[in-house]
Amino acid sequence: MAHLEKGRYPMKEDIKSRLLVTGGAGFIGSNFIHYILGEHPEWTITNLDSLTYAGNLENLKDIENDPRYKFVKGDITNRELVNQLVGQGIDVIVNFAAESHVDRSIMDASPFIRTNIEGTQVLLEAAREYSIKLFLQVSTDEVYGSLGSTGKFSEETSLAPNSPYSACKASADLLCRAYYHTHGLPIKITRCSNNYGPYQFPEKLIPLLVTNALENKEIPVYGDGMNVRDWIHTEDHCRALDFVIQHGKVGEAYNVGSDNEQTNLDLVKAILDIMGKSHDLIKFVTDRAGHDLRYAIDNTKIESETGWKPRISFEEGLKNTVNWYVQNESWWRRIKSGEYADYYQQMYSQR
Ligand code: NAD
Ligand code: TDX
Repeated sequence: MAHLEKGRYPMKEDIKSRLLVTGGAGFIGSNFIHYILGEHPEWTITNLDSLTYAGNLENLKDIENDPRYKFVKGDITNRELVNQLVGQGIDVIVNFAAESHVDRSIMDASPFIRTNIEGTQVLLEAAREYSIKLFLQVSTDEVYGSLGSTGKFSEETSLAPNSPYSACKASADLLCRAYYHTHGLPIKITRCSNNYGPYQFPEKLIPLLVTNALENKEIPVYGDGMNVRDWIHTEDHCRALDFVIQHGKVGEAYNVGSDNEQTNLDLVKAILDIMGKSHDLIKFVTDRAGHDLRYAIDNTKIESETGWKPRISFEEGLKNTVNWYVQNESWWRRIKSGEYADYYQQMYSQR
């Protein structure tokens, strides 16, 4: 990245950065921790995660003894704990911690309000109290609501969230904006499209369908399968977050996407084809309430202001991802069989 313009933000690669990553035991957070430890030998990471059903320390097993990494089991709504951690010396907070599944937010929005809104506010207050250098809010394209059959989301698109999940994420974005304008807190926001890759909890479409297909179980497709998502490999997302930390402007939001729109039905068929499985596994089921029709990302701002571009083609990323779930059967079987809860209790109750 040496060729990129520096100085938009007073952080250079040779300066040691101490990161507080929240929600680092989840899908994207754990990929991000791996990415940063590999990319920045001088940086250190404290991972604060309450280990909800979606948090899994198995995702971080290979780096648990790395001296640059520390895990703390705890909740981002715990003001005392958050203040203590940030007060020990943190330069950058990267906030991944969230309830992240739209279907769960339809069943019960309460945990989404607590973690996604109240938790973000607790972190923002701590960031203010200890004058940290940067607060990065990891948000989502879903805050913009739904597109029709044309157009793309830019950072100027109005926020119009449609699900309790996206409404809570939009609320958090607005809190970040308010802390920047009111208190001068150095925040940045990223809004990424649908991620896929290793360690994704198998309640989300891609890992659900790959693991169901491996078990020759039905693949539930909501409605007519014509809803469109814009898919990005999580490693490209993690690189984008790194670029925004280093080269993005304070106070700004950046969309992140990979120019890769797919209807759900086409995506399901493509994965079944990669796996050599029959399309007969597809089962059309009742649609999601309030199901957003289409998401699509305009990447112009992040590309022109930070130099980031996605690198992983959908074809390559999808094959690698399918392969990862094939090769890591014990990882997803433990989760899907329900043994994961017992395993987690046993392994981490002594911490
Ligand atoms: P995930 O559900 O896999 O992981 C969430 C993590 O947060 C888990 O480890 C969980 O234990 C932790 N957590 C939840 N509540 C907590 C709390 N109160 N205190 C501390 N930790 C808590 O989610 P993900 O898919 O990795 O998403 C991470 C972030 O990225 C979220 O903020 C999400 O909104 C955002 N995002 C996700 C996608 C996507 O496609 N998955 C796309 C764009 C943005
Ligand atoms: O079984 C399924 N069948 C199905 O048709 C599931 C789980 C989903 N779907 C559809 C719903 C969506 O149109 O597939 C699409 C993708 O669904 P999810 O994987 O649940 O993702 P989505 O609702 O699009 O939200 C995701 O992307 C944005 C993440 O879960 C969010 O955290 C992120 O912000």
